[in-house]
Amino acid sequence: MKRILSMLSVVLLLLFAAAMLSACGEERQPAEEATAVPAADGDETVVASGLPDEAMTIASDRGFSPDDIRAALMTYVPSGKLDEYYLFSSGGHSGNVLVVGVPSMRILKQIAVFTPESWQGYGFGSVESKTILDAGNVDGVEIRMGDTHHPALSETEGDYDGDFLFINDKASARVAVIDLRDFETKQIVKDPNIISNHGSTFVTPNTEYVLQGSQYATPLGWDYAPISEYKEKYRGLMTAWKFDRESGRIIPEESFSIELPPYWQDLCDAGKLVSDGWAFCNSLNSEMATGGVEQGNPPFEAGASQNDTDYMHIFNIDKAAEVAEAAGKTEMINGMRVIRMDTAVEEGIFFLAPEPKSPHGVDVTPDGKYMVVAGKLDPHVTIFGFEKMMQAIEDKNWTEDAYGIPVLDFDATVVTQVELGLGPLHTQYDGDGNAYTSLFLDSALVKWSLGGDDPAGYKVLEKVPVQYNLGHIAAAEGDTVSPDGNYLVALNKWAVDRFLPVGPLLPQNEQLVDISGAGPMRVIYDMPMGVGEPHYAQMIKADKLDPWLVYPEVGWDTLAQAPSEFATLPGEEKIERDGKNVTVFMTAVRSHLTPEHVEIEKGDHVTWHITNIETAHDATHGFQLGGYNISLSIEPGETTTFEFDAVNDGTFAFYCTEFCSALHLEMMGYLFVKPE
Ligand code: RUQ
Ligand code: CUA
Repeated sequence: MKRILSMLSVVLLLLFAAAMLSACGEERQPAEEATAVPAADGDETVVASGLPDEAMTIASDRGFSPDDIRAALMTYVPSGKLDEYYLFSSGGHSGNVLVVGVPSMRILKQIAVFTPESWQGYGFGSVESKTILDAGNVDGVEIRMGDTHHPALSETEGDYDGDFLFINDKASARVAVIDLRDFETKQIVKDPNIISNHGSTFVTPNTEYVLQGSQYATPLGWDYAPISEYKEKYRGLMTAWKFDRESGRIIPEESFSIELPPYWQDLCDAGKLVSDGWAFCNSLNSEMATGGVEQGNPPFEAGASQNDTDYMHIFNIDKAAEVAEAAGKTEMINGMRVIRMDTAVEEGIFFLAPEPKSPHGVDVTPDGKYMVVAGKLDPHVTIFGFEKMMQAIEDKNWTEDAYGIPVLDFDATVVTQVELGLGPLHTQYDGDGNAYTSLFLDSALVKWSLGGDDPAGYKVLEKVPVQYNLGHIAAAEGDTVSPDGNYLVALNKWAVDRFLPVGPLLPQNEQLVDISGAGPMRVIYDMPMGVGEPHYAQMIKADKLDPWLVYPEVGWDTLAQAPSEFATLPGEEKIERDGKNVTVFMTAVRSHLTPEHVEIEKGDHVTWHITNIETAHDATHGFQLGGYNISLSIEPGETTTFEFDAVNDGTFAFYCTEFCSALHLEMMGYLFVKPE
């Protein structure tokens, strides 16, 4: 990074000097003298003859300021060169995840998660994707939408390891697992006892658990109960989904939940290092407001904001995991082990602490010692000390809430409060002891120093405006035990005037901010995201990932990540009939699908396996069967299966959808469905 910056500053100086010269109407320097810049590998000098003149002309024709030129140089990644980081961004209520390269901010891929996506053949006939999506159905209702909020990369010792990505669906309280070997969704789990989550997903430092806090309280299992029974029946949950790395799956049977009061739990974070084994969540409705403005009650936004404080929830997850294993300490509710509230209190696994009202983010510092709670309606962040919390617990320095849950003394747990600006929401960190917090109302990013136990050490350092209404921020590895600094992405809620108008629904704006410390923080790129609303993102060093280029074997089952029992090799293609059941074994290779003729009868049930027998990088074949809503993407080596009922007779054309060779248009075949 430093080398790139010093190179940048040389180029900038030159460009800037040349700009000044030409602005003063003086003679420009000869190009050859002005353009000696060190090559990227540092051991050679490249003379880019003629470049500055041309670059200068372009910059002045396009009206670039020196800052614009700097930003362009920092973010441009030449064709064929690769980005430094992957950004995994929530795609919000498009129900998917976007993968973006940093610093170029080029969109690399959209990963279909909760929502069908026909390019990837996700949710259009393939049995693999149907299996995944159906596991997220709710009581027999097919759910094909999602509201993704917080992606979480798997961690080893508190650092991203690049193996898996998790993301929540707030709308239906679900969590998905994405395997980063092939960047595909492998599993969706549905919490059987809550209907919305938010403080999710957050992983424990070795990804033993994927944590999920609920949002809007409902009776457990979202059974019917009138709102008049809110205090008695409505509840929240903290669910610890057990993750098994070996199989790459969440194991619901080994997962558990902790019953919570009906304060709307908001964001959560897992402890790390000293606070490893603990987790923290905010909440925003300690008033237990129940709305009903149409009946003359205060509306939710007023009812839920009356108290000066809400409750931070503090969990001893390690202890809870032990309790979940102990006989008779949990109750099985809808197939999930639930630690009831009184047990959680008795066992010392659940505490509260007052926090300024309606907070939003709670973000544990890289050393695991402090929990930074952003105020939302308060210009401060409140810094809780983990050791202080532990001391308060040991001293039983608490009062009790309406449910008998210990509420730790505020002064005994808080180190200090730092005034940052209006509407602080979320905090990230760099490796130099600094924190960065989004200011929603100020539309700004603020950088401040962490002071440890010394309140005087917390100082606001600088602010940079962003466009506009900043929500989450994602600094490079900025929520791990060893943040990188360098870059930060601002995930703004509004874009307004940043892009060409595209009608009333605007793209979302992810802005790249230079936080390298080489000068003030600066916005250096605007990336319009064609889907919304991106809530959180995580940025990981690119070399931590090692994705497959092709599947390990020809005939690969991408759900099991193992050889498929339906793998079809050349010469093994066939069509089998067993009564009304027809099974097709097909191969795909440049440039034919074998067999080319498939003849069935109306009323048949068809199971169709296709193996892409290619081993060449990027030799993907697509498969679409119009009229039957079938769309697949078959990557090199993959065996996929789709099923359908032949409800209509006729003559159908199926074809490959990827322009895979000069004879791609010929890569087709006919499905003949004979009338009964
Ligand atoms: S949210 S803008 Cu994480 Cu769902 Cu804060
Ligand atoms: Cu295969 Cu086109």
